[in-house]
Amino acid sequence: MSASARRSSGPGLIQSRPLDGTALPARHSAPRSPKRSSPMAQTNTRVFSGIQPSGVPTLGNYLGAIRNWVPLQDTHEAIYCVVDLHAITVWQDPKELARQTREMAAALIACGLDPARCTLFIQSHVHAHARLAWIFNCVARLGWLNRMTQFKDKAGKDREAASSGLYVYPNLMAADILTYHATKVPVGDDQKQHLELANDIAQKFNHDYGVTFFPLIEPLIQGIAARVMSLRDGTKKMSKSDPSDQSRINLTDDQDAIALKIRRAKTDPEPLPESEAGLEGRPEARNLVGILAAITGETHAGVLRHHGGKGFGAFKEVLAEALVAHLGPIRAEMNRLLQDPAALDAALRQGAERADAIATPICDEAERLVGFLPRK
Ligand code: AQP
Repeated sequence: MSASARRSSGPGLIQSRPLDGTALPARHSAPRSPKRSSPMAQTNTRVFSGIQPSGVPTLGNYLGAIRNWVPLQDTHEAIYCVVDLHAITVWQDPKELARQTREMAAALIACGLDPARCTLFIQSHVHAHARLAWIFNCVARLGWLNRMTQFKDKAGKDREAASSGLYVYPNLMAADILTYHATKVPVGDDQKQHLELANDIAQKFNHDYGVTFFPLIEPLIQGIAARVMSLRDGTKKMSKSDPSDQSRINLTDDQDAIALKIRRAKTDPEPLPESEAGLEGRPEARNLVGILAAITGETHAGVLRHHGGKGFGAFKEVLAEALVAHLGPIRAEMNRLLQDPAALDAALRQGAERADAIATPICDEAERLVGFLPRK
């Protein structure tokens, strides 16, 4: 291992859980090689997360993920990226992808990520992600990928027509995190299954190569809005690629668009209940109450104490007003940042250089463990 690798992964790291073959689930069947200790098998307080530039960031992305990334900049070594490699697992128009990538970066900064306090970059600018993903394609088992619900949801009925990238998406996600030896991953509730798979991959790699190289990952699923649901269907998550724009609040929506979408949001005919138990079996009501709670920093019970008994007409007005007040400054800041794309690109390039200095030595070491000859 190079001195730079030791430097970049050393001081911030805490001790990882011992990873030995005995802890592996029965489905890991690869041969064990003699145990070698790796100097990089330490743990750390590094957090990593990413977001796809597959559309305009939504209120779901914001409440379930981005907003929770902000305070971690002050307590952890925080690494965040716009994951364009993930985005092309479904078709993206090239011009739109480039525009959306910049827009997503601007949104992250407008939401409170500070390129001086965190490492913020574009995934494709750091090649270690793709290099390690290939190794993980050869570590992960087909049976594991077959269980991934996101693939089933996104591929839909015509699975034969889905890209192979969509199928191995979780392997790239494991590489994103593990090429930084990050141990904490702030995500929305929908990503939990992928993180479990990343841990299976890390353990199998360690087991197969007889090392304790990759640490275990812990999801950080925070807040009462870990899963924000569609405004058109309270049983479906709000998603930036949902064909209906009415199903979501985009961070670029203006006051009128927010008010209209909330006014049109699906509800049931009953007034709001007085207590949380009354939300049982009312997914749309629960979702709107949850959104107001998340925006105002209250609990579901707190929101219902104020608004229980009201009809949805009155409640939706309050909700729209709160959303406009909260999201308006973010939208304004995004617009300001997008007026100077050169400055934005320069900040992202600097972020990529910092990310590369951490990721490349770890990826180099993974390749050495696998048996690849070094380039130099
Ligand atoms: N509805 C949601 N509620 C809470 N959190 C959510 N996240 C996404 N939707 C919700 C969280 O946002 C982060 C970034 O997500 P992503 O862009 O990497 O992919 P995704 O989960 O597939 O999000 P989308 O918006 O549904 O994108 P598309 O439409 O492209 O698939 C993640 O931490 C995710 O949990």
